[in-house]
Amino acid sequence: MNKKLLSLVLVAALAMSLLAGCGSKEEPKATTAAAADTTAAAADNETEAPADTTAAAGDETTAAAAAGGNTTGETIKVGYAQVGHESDWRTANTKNYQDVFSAANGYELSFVDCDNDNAAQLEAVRGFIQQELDYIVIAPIETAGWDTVLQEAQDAGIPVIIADREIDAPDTLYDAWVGTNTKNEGITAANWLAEYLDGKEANILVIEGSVGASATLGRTEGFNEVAAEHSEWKILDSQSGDFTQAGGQEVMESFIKSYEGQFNVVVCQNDNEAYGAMDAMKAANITYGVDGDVILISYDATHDGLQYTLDGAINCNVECNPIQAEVVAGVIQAMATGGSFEKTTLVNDQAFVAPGIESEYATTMTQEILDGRAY
Ligand code: GYE
Repeated sequence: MNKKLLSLVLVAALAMSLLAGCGSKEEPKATTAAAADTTAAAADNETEAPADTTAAAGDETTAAAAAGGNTTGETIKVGYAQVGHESDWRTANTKNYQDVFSAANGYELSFVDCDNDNAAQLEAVRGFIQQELDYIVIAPIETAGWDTVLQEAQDAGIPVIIADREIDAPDTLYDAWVGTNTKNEGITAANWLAEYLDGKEANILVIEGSVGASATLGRTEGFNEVAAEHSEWKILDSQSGDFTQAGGQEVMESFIKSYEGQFNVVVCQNDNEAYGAMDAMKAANITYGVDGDVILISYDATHDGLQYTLDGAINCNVECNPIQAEVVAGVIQAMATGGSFEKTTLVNDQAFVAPGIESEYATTMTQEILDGRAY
């Protein structure tokens, strides 16, 4: 192996271990199983989501910064317009940004929690433009409404990175995108359900995420695409729980009033909603999970969500990796030093199922996996 090739391999390995391990040295072997990888599932499905360029890097500049460090010798000012604080996923994502874009790493981070308010988020971005920050990172609350403010950032000469969620705007209006493929997450959840039910009927209730968020739209579209192939499945209802525990509980309570005794599957589009739904079902004496009457599917695979999966209360939990700041820092470093970077970088994730379930689409949970999680 020549030197250049060897360094590329090492760099890719570093980037992958940072992404996959999220700082953990004990990432379970199973996480590398292709079948359990929602990205691998993408290969079979046409999606609009950006192609997987995770190991992206493949070049020295990106990888050097993947560790988080600013190598330019000058403090880089970064604005992050964060969605809000609606979920454990969001908390992990915020912490990740604060850790990576720290003063010690050579950054000055202007962090704005937009409290799930679209107008506040536009205002935050305009504030970053006025402050003449060096880079703007946006986790867009909704897909729509971005053209004008992105044009303003471009006119001001400030590079913009869209992170976590997707937007509905021409890609000439931003410089890079880093996030997860939520449509594939939906496809994985439904593929798992089909495998688990093996032809049995499904009467499904869906607690969706926030209205207009790409994570909601993607998970819904992916799941529905597979559901359409199953005439034995019926989606009884689908309502937004706003990605919160309170929202999940409220929607589940109203579902129980309308559909008690009629459903055997509940899909929650994030873990916090699942906690709320579990509380509502418990209060109504409805059993769920591997030993229950209702199959419970969740997304995010945050620490507590995986604990519930390990306990058998959640049957299947499709991961969405919140650890994205290293990749964003890598892109910023490449921009700052004239290095090359990928326009779109997909952060990998996978799916997990409760003990006792074997799946082609997901990894069976173990204590070891939970102990190895960094968020
Ligand atoms: O699933 C949810 C959060 O945008 C992928 O937002 C993210 C979603 C995540 O509030 O928990």
